[in-house]
Amino acid sequence: VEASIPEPLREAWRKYSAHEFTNKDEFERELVRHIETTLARSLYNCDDLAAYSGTALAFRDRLIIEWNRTQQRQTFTDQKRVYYLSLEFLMGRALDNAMLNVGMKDAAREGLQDLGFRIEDVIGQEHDAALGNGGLGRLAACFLDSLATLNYPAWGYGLRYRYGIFKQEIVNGYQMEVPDYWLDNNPWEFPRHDITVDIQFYGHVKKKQDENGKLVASWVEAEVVQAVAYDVPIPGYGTKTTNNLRLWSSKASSGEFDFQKFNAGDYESAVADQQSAETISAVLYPNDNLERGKELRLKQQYFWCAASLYDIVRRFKKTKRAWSEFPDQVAIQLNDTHPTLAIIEMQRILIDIEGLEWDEAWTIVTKTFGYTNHTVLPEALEKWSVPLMQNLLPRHLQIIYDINLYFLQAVEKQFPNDREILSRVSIIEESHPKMVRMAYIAIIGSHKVNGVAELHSDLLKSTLFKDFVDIYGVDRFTNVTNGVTPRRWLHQANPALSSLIAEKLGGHEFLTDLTLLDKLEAFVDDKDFRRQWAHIKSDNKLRLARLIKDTTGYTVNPESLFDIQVKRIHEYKRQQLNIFGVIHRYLKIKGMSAEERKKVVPRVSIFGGKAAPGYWMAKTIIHLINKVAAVVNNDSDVGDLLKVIFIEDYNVSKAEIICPASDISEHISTAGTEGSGTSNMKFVLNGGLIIGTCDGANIEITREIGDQNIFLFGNLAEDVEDLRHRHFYGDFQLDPALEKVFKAIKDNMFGDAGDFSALTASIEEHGDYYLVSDDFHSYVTTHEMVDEAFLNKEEWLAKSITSVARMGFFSTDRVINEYADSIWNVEPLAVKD
Ligand code: BZD
Repeated sequence: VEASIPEPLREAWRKYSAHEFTNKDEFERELVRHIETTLARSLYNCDDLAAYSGTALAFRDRLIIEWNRTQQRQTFTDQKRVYYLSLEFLMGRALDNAMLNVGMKDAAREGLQDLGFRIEDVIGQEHDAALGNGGLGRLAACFLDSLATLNYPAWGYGLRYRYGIFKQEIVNGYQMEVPDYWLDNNPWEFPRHDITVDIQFYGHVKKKQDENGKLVASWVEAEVVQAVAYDVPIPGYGTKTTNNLRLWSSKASSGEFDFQKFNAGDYESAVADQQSAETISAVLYPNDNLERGKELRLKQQYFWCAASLYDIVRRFKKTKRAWSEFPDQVAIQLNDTHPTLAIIEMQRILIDIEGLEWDEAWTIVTKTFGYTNHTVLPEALEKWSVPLMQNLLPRHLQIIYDINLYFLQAVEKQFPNDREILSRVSIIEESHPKMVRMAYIAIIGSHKVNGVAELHSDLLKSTLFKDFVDIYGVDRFTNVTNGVTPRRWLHQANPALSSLIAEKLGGHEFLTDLTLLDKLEAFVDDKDFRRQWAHIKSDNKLRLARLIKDTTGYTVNPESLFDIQVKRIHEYKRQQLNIFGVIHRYLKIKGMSAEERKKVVPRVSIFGGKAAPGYWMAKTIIHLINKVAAVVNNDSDVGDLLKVIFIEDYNVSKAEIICPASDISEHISTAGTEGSGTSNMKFVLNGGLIIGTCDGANIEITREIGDQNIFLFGNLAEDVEDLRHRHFYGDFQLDPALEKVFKAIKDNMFGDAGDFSALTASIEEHGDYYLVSDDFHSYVTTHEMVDEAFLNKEEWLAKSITSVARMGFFSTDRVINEYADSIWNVEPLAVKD
């Protein structure tokens, strides 16, 4: 039933309709009102946390007013919408972003000051929303910002985890994981207890006759869990559009089932059922680029896909359109294979519930979905065991088998004399147990498949998905190179640089058209401008030095070259290469005369990142970094010439302090392994130079900024297979400089060598899969070039400015427009005031 105020009474409603505050005084009034009433505090007991809550509530009111208007507008114009399905949204803090996006940060600063608060302290109270692992989750968050900023009618759908990514503590050099319970007093979500969906699991399939005598499948005697919607408003920058992120939380269904138990006096088991239902959305899986095939993970995936699709279909059905129009109204993008079950669920809804014929339904499905792949690493490709799926989702498995049957029949027709291709492309891998290959479903069920950087998309076409290119033609496969939102990663993280650029370009328009940065090149030789540029970098380094002091106790000299590698810890990202390079540098310094030491460029090597709790080798790398830090930082012989820092609990808000503070940052994955990388873009956008391999988006960054402005090293992707092959057959020589590094480790220079033997053995004895030794020489000599370049301050500044000026391509605004044009076919919605 539509609950709507009848027309003659709407006048009264409109008269009292909520209004947003528009200046400092109105903000203060709202702030005090919230503190006194919503929070029940007073001027006698208002600390920074209460000031944060009050400020957040005041801004939340603003957002929700715009959110309401945006949703009404979108419903009214009824044009095509985009739904971005992602198991991860790594949002970080919301308050600073909301202030800047609605353009009221100055008013808030002054208002807070009037009441005795510093805005930085207030902003600093917020707990990060950390519902993601790394790049994939952060990309989804940047996409939401751009979708709203560009006025696209778009919703994100995800899971409302009770625990986000764990907090990392370093104890005696080891990573410890602490739960991240983040939901208490979160002002940014709106529970929608009226928006619920019953989700089925287990049970079995019955064939029944419908009223026309047709046999239809029906999923019966399933367990039911309830999905409850929680909405998070997503404000665009400089626009009234405020989109929605809908996160589903799991709850025991309040169906008959429970009542029966209650009535039978089985209270305990009813409560246990409730807890087991709530487990579904309890915790984010902390693995990045690894799938372990756990049943609960599959439950999460289906729970979220089914709830989201039910919601999308419900919205579509209100328009009373024919089903054939569904793809003209709805585009659904799959962030990796995690939401692949949405394809199956859509087909199930259409054939089992809505009564469409198979072919008609499948045409609608494939026109609706697009699939983004983020990795070629084999251990990250999702596969689910057939018995597991049979048990949990019996009807879906049948549909998967049917899709596979029709698909293989078509392939057989197309390649009549090729038996091999059928087993290669089959959705079902004929192993023991049989496995469902999710990426293949995603390809077969989508009209477009994209990679996230040029090299990555090319590799998909030439290796992993080659057969599918032969089957469907190359047009189904495309590239959309990643980006970052310049609002968070320049304007918010680096306000001083944003102001300086605005001063030179005559306004902040570059924040919504990043290509305007190219106008900065005209100022490269301007002495005054260079001084200001250098000054801002120094200040940002000081800010990071303070964070380092506060969190590690180490004092670093901000004049040193800041060399930063922050990202998830993974062998393919090669933090081990970096720390071996640091040890090499340390040994070199130790062997120098006093005279030689005077020529050394002082350096701070900064690391940060989480290891998946079960990823032993990654944890060993963290341990080694911390042990090296303990030795190097306490060696008075070395002093400021070298410092090693591991920043605990790297997250989005720390990244906002770290990215503007680099002189150089490291993006040094084995060529061909990193999909794109996005922190490379954040660092360059903030005036840092980078050292990197020819991998992921490094290649396109080089193309844009010029190869004189980046330090590239190492083997190329095309050589990797051959090198691995040769290692495998014993053709392997440990690099001599690396051998010395290993010797130092084995001589217990950094504590018990046994702690690190797996790490050195993986290189010396087990084939050096990530080519650390092969790239070591090139890596070390390239770092010598970095030192050399850093000595020439003016040249360095010119490189920094020129690079920023040429980064216009890497905005997620460009990325979203590409998806909109080439995959979604959606238009922005014009917004009037
Ligand atoms: O996605 C990352 C890639 O490794 C990066 O190269 C790329 O830039 C970004 C964005 O496209 N992938 C991930 O972050 N992947 C995960 O976090 C992940 C999480 C769960 C399961 C599998 C992978």
